[in-house]
Amino acid sequence: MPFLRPILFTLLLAGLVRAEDGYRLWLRYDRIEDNALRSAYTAATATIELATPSGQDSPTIASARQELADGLGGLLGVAPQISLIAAPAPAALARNTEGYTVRREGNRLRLAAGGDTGLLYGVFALLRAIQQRTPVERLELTSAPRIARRLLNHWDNLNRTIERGYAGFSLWEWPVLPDYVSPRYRDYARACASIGLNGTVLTNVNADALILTPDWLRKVAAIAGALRPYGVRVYLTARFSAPLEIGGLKTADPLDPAVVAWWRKKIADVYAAIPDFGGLLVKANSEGQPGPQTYGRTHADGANLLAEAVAPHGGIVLWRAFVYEAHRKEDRIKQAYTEFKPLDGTFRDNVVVQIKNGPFDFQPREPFHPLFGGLRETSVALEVQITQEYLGQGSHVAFLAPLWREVLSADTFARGPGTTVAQIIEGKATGRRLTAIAGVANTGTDRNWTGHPLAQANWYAFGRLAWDPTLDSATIAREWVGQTFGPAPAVATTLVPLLLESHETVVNYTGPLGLTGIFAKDHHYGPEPWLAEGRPDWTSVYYHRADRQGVGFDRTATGSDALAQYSPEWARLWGDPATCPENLLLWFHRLPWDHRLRSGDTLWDGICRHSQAGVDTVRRWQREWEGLRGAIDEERHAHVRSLLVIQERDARWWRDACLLYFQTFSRKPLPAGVEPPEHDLAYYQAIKLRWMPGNPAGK
Ligand code: GCW
Repeated sequence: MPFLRPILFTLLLAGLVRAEDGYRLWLRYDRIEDNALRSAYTAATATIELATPSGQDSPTIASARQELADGLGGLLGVAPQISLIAAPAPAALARNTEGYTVRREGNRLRLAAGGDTGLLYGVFALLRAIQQRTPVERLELTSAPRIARRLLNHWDNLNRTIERGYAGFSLWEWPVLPDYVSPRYRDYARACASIGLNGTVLTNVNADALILTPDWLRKVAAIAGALRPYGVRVYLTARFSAPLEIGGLKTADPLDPAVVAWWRKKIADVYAAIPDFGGLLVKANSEGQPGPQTYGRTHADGANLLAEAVAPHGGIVLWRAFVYEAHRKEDRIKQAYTEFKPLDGTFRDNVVVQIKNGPFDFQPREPFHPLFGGLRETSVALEVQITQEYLGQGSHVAFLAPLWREVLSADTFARGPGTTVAQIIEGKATGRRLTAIAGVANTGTDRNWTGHPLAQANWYAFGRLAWDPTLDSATIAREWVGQTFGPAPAVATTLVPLLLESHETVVNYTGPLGLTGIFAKDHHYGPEPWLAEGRPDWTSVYYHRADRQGVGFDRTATGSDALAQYSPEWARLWGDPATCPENLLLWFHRLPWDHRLRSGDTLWDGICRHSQAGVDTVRRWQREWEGLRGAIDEERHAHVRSLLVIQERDARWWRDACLLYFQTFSRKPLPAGVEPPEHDLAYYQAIKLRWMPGNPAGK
């Protein structure tokens, strides 16, 4: 019956490539089909020794054992013999208790660490290696994290909406806590631990003081209890005006003795509820948030007040440098440096100043933040945004490892050539012991955690780079693809290059050649380069400054002189349009429309061609993704296919809206090869999206 054959074949395929809803993330432990390989791994992992200096069992060791049993059980279909022994920490780890070694010793496999969490990380590293089909003889692993505090920052509100969240509601089920502790917290902690994340700030930086009241602290304690066995510590955001709002005081002045006493008591209560509480994250005097300046005090006064309160308990304060004010005339992107540079050296040792990757706000492209080179006597942390506020939110593919690597590998020249941002935040260049990195989370209640199935890669990449900021993007992409979609080479061959070019592709249609800040008001989804109403530093025209003569923001000495906040090496390179990398051209320079680019194109033609290239690349991805049909389970394949339809449409929307708008100034035709827009400018200007996610206050 030949007509049955295709049906049988389809059934067979369906059996091999089973349905997936993405819940398991990269922690999929499906059976290894290759018999020879499976037997080799089975032999190598039949007897496993877990070695720590104490050799004592603990909840974290229990997590490690459980993961090993589940992982090897799934991948190999066997239950390994696991024993726990006492052995000194391996010398190779240089006393880093979060590091691990995996060694084959005779017919045993020994995982050793200087602490329980290190051991757990070793288990995940072993499973990762097997998931990627690493040859058995190469199951010898040694690694230790280079940054001490590797944190997610959740911008989650107490009503469970998420500021800039595109994957559903907050994971934290506040109304039913602490009585009901969702099993999902454990899965979240497993995912974090698998990539080495060891802390999480549960609440939005636009903070609600209520979280520090006793009833809410009990809820926080319940979450902390679920995360603890995976080495993930809980942090909270502190609203600077909390003494007024929940304390009944008349002031929150950081130098007022009653305020000092109030915070001491409050923090003692926090530690009574959560003994291993990590610390506080604070957004102060920025975008309407309260802060020490309200009382004529400095950011250092504010940070030190809280730092002294948490210090006796071993806590830290992460004080954000994302500050700017509407009334200031100074170029917005200069304000953080202006504010913080004079305070260098005045922060307590347990304060870390948390700095966004760029001086503006998580734009698809910005230069690195000048404060990384500017603060020499202060611990500084890097903050990146995993959630894609300005990068297509829940519907565009934008793999962010290349963007983060751009800033991590940037040379600040702060202590001579080679003083990269990575070396500064690792404390290597500064000798500072308190080191931290933070990523604004992209998780939510969506079944697959991140909304877009490929956005899981960004959570993964953040963890891996927090562990080792020198890892290259391609390695991370390969790891993630292998674990998330299985070992089929065709998948990696298509998907790894796609991921690697995705960030630049989004840059092409949202802000080529250094254009920034031309996003729709409030929700930031889609283009609105004509936005001119309201607070000037929240308009698009403030940033692109287009007119008949040209476009771009002059940040050289003839303009805002933001360049002066960087080392002379950068000021020289960026200061001349002839040497400035073209991807930052309009960030630093205001240039005529017929300025010649290195390609020979005029600036106008260059902008047009980049926008078109963005559209073309997304179309190519659509074809490439079609080619993976059958190699990827139908559920995730269909989901991504639909999202690529949106991304292609949005890329055209960006191209057409922006080119039509800028054309009113350039008055030049579209160059050959750039498709004419479908509609007129008025059509695009009339688009008003409502009730967008991630914008809880908006309508
Ligand atoms: O990226 C911007 C966002 C705000 C956010 C702010 C910040 C939490 O648009 O929603 O507020 O930055 O980082 O504080």
